[in-house]
Amino acid sequence: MALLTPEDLENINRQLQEADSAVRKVTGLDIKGICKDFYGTTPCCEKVGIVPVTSGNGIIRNFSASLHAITKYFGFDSFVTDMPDVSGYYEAVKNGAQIILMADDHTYLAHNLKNGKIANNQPCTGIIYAEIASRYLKADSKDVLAVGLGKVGFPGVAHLVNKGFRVYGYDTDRAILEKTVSSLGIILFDPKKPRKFSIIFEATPSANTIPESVISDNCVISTPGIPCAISTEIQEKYGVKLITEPLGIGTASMLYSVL
Ligand code: NAD
Ligand code: 2YH
Repeated sequence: MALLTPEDLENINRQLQEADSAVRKVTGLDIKGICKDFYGTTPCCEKVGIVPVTSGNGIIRNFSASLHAITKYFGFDSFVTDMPDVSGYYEAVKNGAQIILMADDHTYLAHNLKNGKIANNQPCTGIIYAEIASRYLKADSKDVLAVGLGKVGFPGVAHLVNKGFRVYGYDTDRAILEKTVSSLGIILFDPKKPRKFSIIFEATPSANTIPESVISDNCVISTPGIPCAISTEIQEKYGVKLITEPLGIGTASMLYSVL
């Protein structure tokens, strides 16, 4: 399980602003606009309680503060509890939280206590990055290359298939690749027989996962994967429109999905 680091979350407001601007250029809508359109929900007055969790590897410096900044960025009234864990949960509810955000080493959830809806970060992240990729205004076809078919990648690919995209999938884990090909009916991508794509969706914990041979000029690479799938040099060489950000886009997707 890849854990976020405090360094990933540095300057989260700037990272969010840059991601928002990239999403707008690619789709014509900002992150809020995509979430609103996709989930059909709009925040009104929901108060979000952010509960630090000490279990496992413990508190990640900047994590709760980043969630506070992200929720504010998207217009939610939010607060971080003074206490962690069960005491923090109690404090959040007592202080009027309608939505709880909390994460341990395995699960990051949003739970709306009023309507009972609950969201998990991994599928919500995969789906929203796939949705952004699917809205590329200058895409040359409905072909998408998807690299990384795990807990984030699989739901993203399933979403693209449901939207009628022709997905070419690749994962270094042969068993995962074959399972996804058979369960979702996608096309197995063979890196030894490369071709160019104008839409690429990536969700791996590895760097340099997208070979130059598949990158077309001005393509979109929508990737929640940390570290980033391509280098700055490759991005500049091909004019890649890169959608990447460590926590905020996925959190927006979770919040809008539980409204
Ligand atoms: P996972 O372990 O469930 O899946 C990752 C998949 O990538 C695995 O199937 C693995 O075999 C595959 N993979 C690894 N290296 C590869 C390579 N070089 N080429 C092709 N496939 C490769 O992990 P996950 O939970 O799906 O998370 C994926 C990434 O997304 C992680 O880096 C995680 O930290 C990140 N993530 C980011 C956000 C965000 O908001 N940006 C949210 C959740 C997860
Ligand atoms: O980063 C994580 C895990 N990778 C789960 C998220 C799923 N994408 N968890 C964050 C842990 C936060 C910590 N417990 C805290 O500071 O509260």
